Parts: sequence; structure tokens; C-alpha cells
Amino acid sequence: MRKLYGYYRSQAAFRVRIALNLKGLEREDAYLNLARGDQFKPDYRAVNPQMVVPTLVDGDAVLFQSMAILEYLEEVYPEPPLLPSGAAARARVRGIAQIVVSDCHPLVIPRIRNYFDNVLKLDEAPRVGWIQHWLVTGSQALETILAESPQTGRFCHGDAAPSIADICVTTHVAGAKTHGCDMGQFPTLTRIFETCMAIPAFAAAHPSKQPDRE
Ligand SMILES: N[C@@H](CCC(=O)N[C@@H](CS)C(=O)NCC(=O)O)C(=O)O
Repeated sequence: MRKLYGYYRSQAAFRVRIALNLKGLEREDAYLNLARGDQFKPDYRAVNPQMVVPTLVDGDAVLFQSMAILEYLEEVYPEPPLLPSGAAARARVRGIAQIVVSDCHPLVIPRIRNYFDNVLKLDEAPRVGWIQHWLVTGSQALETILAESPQTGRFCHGDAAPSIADICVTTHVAGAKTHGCDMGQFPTLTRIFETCMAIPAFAAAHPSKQPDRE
């Protein structure tokens, strides 16, 4: 059986849950409480030396980094596809995904917030301001790219099916809402988020549906 180490609030684990659900792949969940520091325990450090979630164990493969995991799933379990055909289309989808995964999400993860609290001793207002600033800045870029492109359809790329870009945009919007960002100013992101959340594979993966939610 496949095993996914995750946490209900983790955007990165949310991405992997959606991809597994879309591809109909069963898993056993191992829950870490990142707020309590479970990621630093020796048992988990032996699994993932970076001490972050997700980690997916699939047979002999111990996989880390959500985008690498999504690409692995796409290669090993190609149906249904999470990438469109054509090099330019795939690059567009990966580019949208990377705005979220490389340029937004790393600025708001727990270890950044912990550094603000424990080292920089920031008050709540600048800490929340930082998080919202970078989530909104990324959202502005995503909104412009998606709203202005004729390649955007029901989903980030076309009308046919959700892709890796939709997985990343959905988890980004969910995270931004959790952090109190006003997402009403981003109608295209909101529309795509709502379209995806109406799909059972996305809905079942949402943080609010995880048994470890608080
Ligand atoms: N780029 C990584 C991000 C992994 C990551 O930072 N995960 C967060 C949760 S979303 C985490 O485990 N943080 C633990 C910490 O910051 O201490 C991925 O996409 O998998």
C-alpha cells in the first residue's frame, strides 16, 4: 500500500492528495502535526531529512517534494493525464504551477513563520502582513496570466480536464483564504478554484475533510 506522510493544513500535501485522488490511487495516510513539531522527530527525519511534508512511499520509492511526486505519478500512472499534450502547453501548465510552488508557497510555510516568531520576534501584524503580501502578489500574477490567455478555459488550461496547474492554483487559493486574503479581487482564480472544488477528487483532498484537522 502507498503511504502519504502529510498534515491537513499543508498546501504541498494537499497537492499530492488531489493527484492521487484524480488518478484513483489508494493510500494510507500518516499524519504529522507540524504545529507541534512532529516533522522534527527522529523517526520522520529518517524518512525525510528535510523534515517537511509530503513524503510519498510507493513500493520501494521514497518520494519527496510535491512537484517531483506529481511528475512521478504522471509518469508511472499516466491515466488520467495531469499534463496536456504539446511541449508549449506543458510548459505553460508547469509555469503556472511553479508560480505557486516555487515563488509563493515557500514564503509562507511554518518554518518561515517560526523564524519570524522565534528569531526576528515579529509582532502579529507584520507577520500576517508578510504572508498576505506574498500570497496576494502571486495571486495578481496568476490572475493576469489566466484572465488574459485564450488558452484558459474552465480550467487553467482548456476545458477538458484539470491539470497540475489546477492542482497548484486550488491549493494556493485555499491557503490564501486560510491566511485571510481577500480572494474576491481575483475572479478567474476564484472561478477555477470553485470549478475544481466541485470535483470529488479535489473536494475530498481539502484540509477541512482530513481526519487530523483541528
Ligand atoms: N517545496 C516543498 C515544500 C514542502 C514544505 O515546506 N512543506 C511544509 C508544509 S506545506 C512543511 O512541511 N513545513 C514544515 C516546516 O516548515 O517546519 C513541496 O512542495 O513539497
